[in-house]
Amino acid sequence: MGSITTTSTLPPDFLWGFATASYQIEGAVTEDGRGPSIWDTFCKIPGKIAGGATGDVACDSYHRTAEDIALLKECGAQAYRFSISWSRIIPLGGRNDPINADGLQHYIRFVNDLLAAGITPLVTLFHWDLPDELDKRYGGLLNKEEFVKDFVHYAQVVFEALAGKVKHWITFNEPWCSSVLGYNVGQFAPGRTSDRTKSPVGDGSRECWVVGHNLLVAHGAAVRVYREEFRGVDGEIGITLNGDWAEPWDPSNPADVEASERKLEFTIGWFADPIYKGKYPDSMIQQLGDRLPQWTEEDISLVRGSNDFYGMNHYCANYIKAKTGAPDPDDTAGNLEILQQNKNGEFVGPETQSTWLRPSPIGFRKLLKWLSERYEHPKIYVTENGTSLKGENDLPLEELLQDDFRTEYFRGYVAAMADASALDGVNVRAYMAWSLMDNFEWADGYETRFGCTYVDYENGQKRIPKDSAKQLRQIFDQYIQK
Ligand code: GBH
Repeated sequence: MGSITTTSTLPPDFLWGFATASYQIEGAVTEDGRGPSIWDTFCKIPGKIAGGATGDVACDSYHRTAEDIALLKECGAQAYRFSISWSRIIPLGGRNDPINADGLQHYIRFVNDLLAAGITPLVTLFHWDLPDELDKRYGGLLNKEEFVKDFVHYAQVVFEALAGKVKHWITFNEPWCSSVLGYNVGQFAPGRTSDRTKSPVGDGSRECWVVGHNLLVAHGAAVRVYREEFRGVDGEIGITLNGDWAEPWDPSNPADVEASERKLEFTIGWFADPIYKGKYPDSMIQQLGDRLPQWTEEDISLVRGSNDFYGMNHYCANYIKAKTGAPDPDDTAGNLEILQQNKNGEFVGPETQSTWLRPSPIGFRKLLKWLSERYEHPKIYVTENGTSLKGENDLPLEELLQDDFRTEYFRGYVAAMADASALDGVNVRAYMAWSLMDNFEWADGYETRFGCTYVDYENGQKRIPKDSAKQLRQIFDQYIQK
């Protein structure tokens, strides 16, 4: 399994489209009764977001659903993955708090319009934008008793409204990011960390593991409700996990080979092992001891077997070098270094605008195979894949629209996925490009663009498809069997 072939194909019913997330595109943060989320609050803290940006307007998608659907049609997309803003549906978030009919109506209308346009919706219930009140009321994701009940209630309200129309559900997007970036690094909302220069509160050695555990239980509990009350004949539900490929820094050093495996266990196995194997990875138990919560019978019975599909967000690869000596108490990676160059000084891929992202299509193929083998060949939906471009934001519009680097990224990654499907026995059935359009890139604000469509933030959020938006359709045309 080395290079990428040109003969592999994808199955005829393969579903492709684009992905976005509520806080990154919607704007209209105080409209029609929406309550604030932890991201509204986090963005107001000086120094947290590049350029002092917020999601107040973003792509203004709340007011432009018709335009976005037209854009999807124009790009030839078969599917659209978007997320629902919890605080539009239940502004205060809790199970005894009022439900906002206007917020619910917005998404019902949107789904109806997508279906009328022949586009299959994939709905994410939670893409990091927790209602702020729940964080203030009881510590949000840290509070298992309250959070699980409130999430299940919110999920129920949404299922009730949409389950007949939406057949593909994602409970949580990237719980690793909510846990580690939100409660250990402090780079994402709510910004808790042990680093007192960044936050007056937080314990990065413990809280992230508690939050990860609570998210898993909430996922399992929502899945149970969906399966018992809403699934119907053909509905399905799963969780979406981030995970980048890990290649040893020195492949001849067994410690680096082991560390690479451990990196995958600490990022992916943390969540996928309980779901597919009913326990946390041994490497995590060994390093974290009693800081990793224990599974009760009741909780693990909710979590085990709770994925109808594996939602895979994937962007890049890294070189992994084992650390020597005892792990730092705040370490979340597995006592290893995450590097972009190997022992010979070779970069894993070319530079992009995102410091963490260097493309490696072959890493995608390898990770698909790793997932498939470790979790007994689950159905995999790639729920995000894409890239930023070094310096894109500074280019004159004409050059920016000719985003060949992004097209080549997609070409390489889709080819690698087709090889995984045709040659490695990986059951991958869907692919959503990140992203439909440039949007609020979290702590990186608007300076980093991930869109296949350019958004002109200075001129009324006008959308102009880049070349990659057109090319992606050709690429899937080439690979999907007729
Ligand atoms: C996704 O996050 C998000 O779902 C999406 O909202 C976002 O806009 C998009 O990607 C682009 O950033 O090697 O251990 O340091 C992906 C975010 C980036 C996940 C960096 C973890 C580093 C892991 N990720 N990454 S590590």
